[in-house]
Amino acid sequence: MNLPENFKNYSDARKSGFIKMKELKESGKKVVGVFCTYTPWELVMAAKAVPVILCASSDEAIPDAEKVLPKNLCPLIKASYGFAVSDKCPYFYFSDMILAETTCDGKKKMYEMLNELKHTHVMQLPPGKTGAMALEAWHGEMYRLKDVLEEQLGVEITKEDIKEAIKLKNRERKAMLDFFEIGKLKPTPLSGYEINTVVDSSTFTFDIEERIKDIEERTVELKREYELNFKGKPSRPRVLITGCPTGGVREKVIRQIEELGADIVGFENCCGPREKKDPVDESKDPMLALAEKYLRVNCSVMSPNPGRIEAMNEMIDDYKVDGVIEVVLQACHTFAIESDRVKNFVTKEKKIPYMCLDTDYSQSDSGQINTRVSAFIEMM
Ligand code: BJ8
Repeated sequence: MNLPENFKNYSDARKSGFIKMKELKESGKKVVGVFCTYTPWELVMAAKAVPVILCASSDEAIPDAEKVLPKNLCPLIKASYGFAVSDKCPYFYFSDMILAETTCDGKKKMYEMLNELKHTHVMQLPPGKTGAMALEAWHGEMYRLKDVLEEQLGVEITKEDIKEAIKLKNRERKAMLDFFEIGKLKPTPLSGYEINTVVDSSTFTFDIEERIKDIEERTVELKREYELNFKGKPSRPRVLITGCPTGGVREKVIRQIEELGADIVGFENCCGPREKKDPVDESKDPMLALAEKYLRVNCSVMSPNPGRIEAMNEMIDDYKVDGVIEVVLQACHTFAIESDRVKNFVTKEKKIPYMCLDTDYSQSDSGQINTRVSAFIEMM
């Protein structure tokens, strides 16, 4: 049982996804382009549309974005806009509408510009989870989104459709979580590079049942691999990645850390179990359950954001972590500011080494990262 070819390499998966997407469109399917972990996929699925994560993980289209956006902006935001405006993202091209949220300032202002290219519905995410009105407002946003999807896609979304989508998405979460938790094995048979690749490339398998099956098969295979070739062997230093999403620095940072001699065993960012270990409550009213679930996402755009430290605490223990590397993308103020708290927690309370890499999507700091990561691995 091998991991499907499209899981192995992000750019191959992205390319083979184009063809599948074209076929889906020709068969009459509606497509909704999405970006963020706050996006309630279940409502898109309940509208019988295909949610697709839009391209934003390379510097290829950043020059196109910089014609209108400031250079000193997060590369993820520039890449998202650059791929769309330059028509280099076929998924943007195929999307019937875009669904986004008011997360960080840069993203929400960029979405105004994206709306000039294609209808972009922006959900108004509350700035914190604890305010008296936060849940009420976000619950209202779920209803507003339902109305927009019905109008834009010409469908009716029933309560049963939403419940069914919740069940399916929860099954996918469980499959992904079991896969991520292979990283708890010591030594781990699963590379961080593979985790990071699977998270992104599996989304190009648009049939969720097929995606679940592929991931479950890979998990079984990795468990077998551990029993046969890893169990009882010495472990390399075990690293937890935190901070901004790492899809755009997969080669420069993730691959390099492992080539230099450490194992990335887990991701406490949006490329890991962050939202997978928190399913939607199937026993509640589905719209309220969706609002509650997506408001619980631990992201630095929330103020305050104590859940992130709690999740990190658990992951450091459960994944037997020897050191934490935080990746902060250029000009990401929310993660950059939280990094001091993360550093204090990791070094003073967990008493393990911490390093922060401030980087972007270019290759210009590759040598410097190599030097710093090598020294960090020596410390673990
Ligand atoms: S839930 S991490 S996917 S917002 S890195 S664009 S915050 S300036 S990506 Fe994110 Fe959703 Fe949060 Fe996850 Fe802004 Fe920072 Fe750039 Fe960011």
